[in-house]
Formats: sequence, structure tokens, C-alpha cells
Amino acid sequence: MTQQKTVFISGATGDFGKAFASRFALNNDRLILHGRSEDKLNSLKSELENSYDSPCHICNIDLTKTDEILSQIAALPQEFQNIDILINNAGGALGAASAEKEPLDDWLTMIDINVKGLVSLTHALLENMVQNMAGHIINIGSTAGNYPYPGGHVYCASKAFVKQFSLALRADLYNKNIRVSNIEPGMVETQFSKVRFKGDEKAAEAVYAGTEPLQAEDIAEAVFWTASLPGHMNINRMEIMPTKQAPGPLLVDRGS
Ligand code: 8X3
Repeated sequence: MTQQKTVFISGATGDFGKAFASRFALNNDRLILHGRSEDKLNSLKSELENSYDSPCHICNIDLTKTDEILSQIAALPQEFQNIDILINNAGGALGAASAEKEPLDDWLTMIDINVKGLVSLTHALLENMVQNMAGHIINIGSTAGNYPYPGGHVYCASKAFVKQFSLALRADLYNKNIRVSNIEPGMVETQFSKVRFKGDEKAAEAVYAGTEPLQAEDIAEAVFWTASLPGHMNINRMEIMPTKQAPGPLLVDRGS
């Protein structure tokens, strides 16, 4: 067990978020659980507090509303105020059709959550981390930020933003004792595809059919390991794929 820390997890009620929360709860860390549904947050908090010795505080914020972020951060109970680890996990994909077929609203929603939400939350917590000269920002990127694919358009672009933002933050924080890591999962079997295909179970199941995807707990282990390393070690980026997945060849139009 490593020293008890305060960990802020955005998107805590999703599959990744729950796996991260359980992994850090196993270490008795203090958790700030962010989500958009108060009911889901309350039941996650009770579940974790009943199973682990890990105090939880819930943060029911819409990440597209900067004033909500600032007021809830300002209202954190004292024992949760010094955040050691921020896990920027909230985000997702909408649609996988060719770019010209996708509604603009879905593109803008992905930018709102995956990009604007992530930078707004980071901005809100950064000053305190710099004052304390301590902290670790762990962004949940994606292999989609490294390898574009058909139907990936804004989702791929948003995750490329997260990668570059993480690396650029490193350039400002390397001498302030604040670590920044971008964890880049490939195919993981979660509700991700169900959300992407707007509830179409068949389309979502087809993504994982006949192969062996990663599980949310695999990524949680990687995130926990990244956070548990000695303070002088910073994982800049960690790309993780199932053994049965690999980057593919470039596309070539041969006119047929
Ligand atoms: C999830 C990985 O390949 O579905 O971020 O975009 S992928």
C-alpha cells in the first residue's frame, strides 16, 4: 500500500471511472467522484465506502459549465481540498460514420467534453497544485489520438489534443514537482461503444466480437501503477492495446 492520497476522478460513474475508483479505494485513498447523475454518484459512494476504507466526496458538475466547476471546487470539504491526483477520464465518442454524415452537434459535444471539459477542470485545480508544488494529472487519452481511422474524425482529433496538451503541460510543470501522464488505451470492452452507437447493442457488441479486448480493470491497473511510481519518475505517455489489436496500414483509394 502506498501513502494515502486524494484522487479526483472525472466521469467516475462510467466503466473506466468505477474501475479507477475501486483500484484507488483498495489503497484507502480519499476519492472525489465526479459525474452528471447525483443518484449514480451516491450509489457509487455508498458501494465504495461499504467495501473499502476510502472516504468519498461526490461532485455533481456539468463540465461544460465553468462556474459550476469553480464553485464546487471552492466548496470541497477541507480534507479533500489538496488534490494529489486528477484523473481526467470524462469523455467519449459519438458516432462512427463517415465525417460528412455525422451531425455537427455530436462533433461539438465531443469537443465540449473531451477537450473543453478536460482543460476547464485542469485549469481549476492547477493553481493549487502549483502552490503546493505537488500533484499528478493523469489524462485518459486513446490510441485514437495516435492512429486516425475511418469514422474517427472529431473523436480522434480530441484525443490528439489531449496527448499534445499533456506533453505541453509537462513543459510548464517539470520544475514544479507536478507530474503529467497521458494513458492511451486501445480497444477496451466498456459502455464506450454503446454510447458511441447511441444504444445500438448489436453495433456495440460487434466491436468486441471474436477477439479479446482489454477490460476497464486493465487500464485501472496501469493508471494506479503510473500514480504509484516514485516521485522522480514521470510516465509521459502509455499506449496500451490488447495483444490481438495493432495499428493497421494506410488507406489507398485504387478507384474500384
Ligand atoms: C477508444 C479506442 O479505437 O475505439 O478510445 O477509438 S478506439
